[in-house]
Amino acid sequence: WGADGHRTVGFIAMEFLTPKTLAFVQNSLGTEFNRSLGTAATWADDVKNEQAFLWSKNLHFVDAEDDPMDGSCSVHELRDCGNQICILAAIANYTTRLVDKSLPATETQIALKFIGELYLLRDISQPLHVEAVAAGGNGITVTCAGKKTNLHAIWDTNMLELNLDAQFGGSVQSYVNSLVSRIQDDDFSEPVSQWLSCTSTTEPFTVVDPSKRALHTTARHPDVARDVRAATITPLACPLVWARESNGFDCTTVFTFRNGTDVCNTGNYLTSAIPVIDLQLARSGLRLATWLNELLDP
Ligand code: DCM
Ligand code: DCM
Ligand code: DCM
Ligand code: ZN
Repeated sequence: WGADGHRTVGFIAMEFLTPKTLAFVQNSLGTEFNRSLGTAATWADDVKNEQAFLWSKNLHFVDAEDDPMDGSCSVHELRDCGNQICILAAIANYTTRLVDKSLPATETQIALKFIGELYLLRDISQPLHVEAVAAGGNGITVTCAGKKTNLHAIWDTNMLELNLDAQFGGSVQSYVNSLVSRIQDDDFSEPVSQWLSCTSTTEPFTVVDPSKRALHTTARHPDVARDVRAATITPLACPLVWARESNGFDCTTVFTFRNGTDVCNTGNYLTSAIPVIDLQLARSGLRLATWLNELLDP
């Protein structure tokens, strides 16, 4: 997601933290981030192009090697994240590190920034962050509201901005208020209770066929950085559930655009995309809050 998508998820999450988690998060964010997950929302994207954090760039997505243009969507833990440099392993890694009492405070802080305050639980709800085709749609040129851009960018940013302008006076806060009310009123295409059917921060993903591991021999980058240096990360069950849910929208919605049309003008594409964006941002906010509550206020 772009900056406003991340802010939206962060502000929604703030509404669902328990008092203890809220205190922890506010204290750890401090005044630099106005003590809010909403205003801290761009840290991970801001640092990913800094030299010291270059290694984190590929942790924002998983390249699912499926075939959404032929209606076949899937995410496989080992096929798609075999080298453990992807958002699935990163969520597992930083979730574990956040509550690892043997780590120094500076590392806990970084883990909290990645897992909690920041991007991982937010980006996994963007369907094109769970898709390999054309680097998550970055290589697919589309025209949106007269602007030549790419499929990834319109899902990260442009369609949300158009909706903010058309429906919410350009205000992220109004949009957040609307989504929070809709969560409270259970006013989405899928019941809110089902969004939280997977919440365990420790339940591992289990390998059905261990021999499949042999397919994944990608060498680790030699300096794959401190945080992913562990021999293996134990993948978690829930991130894969969320990833499959996002990836499903690649088949039902994302890749249904018609070539040569303006996908954001009057046609059905934008109209079918907006409810998906609303649902995914709302779900992501509630899940982020729930995950942090489980970790910080068990
Ligand atoms: N991205 C993705 N999948 C890829 C490559 C990139 O989801 N295989 C995302 C990361 C950024 C956006 O696309 O949100 C633009 O990436 P970059 O800045 O690397 O061009
Ligand atoms: N590699 C990896 N994870 C990364 C970057 C690279 O597993 N984040 C792998 C891909 C290659 C090897 O490391 O097999 C060397 O990569 P490079 O050509 O980027 O040095
Ligand atoms: N990368 C990584 N971990 C590293 C080194 C690189 O995740 N230790 C990522 C950052 C880049 C990609 O792999 O997006 C290519 O890396 P490089 O610039 O080293 O070829
Ligand atoms: Zn993106």
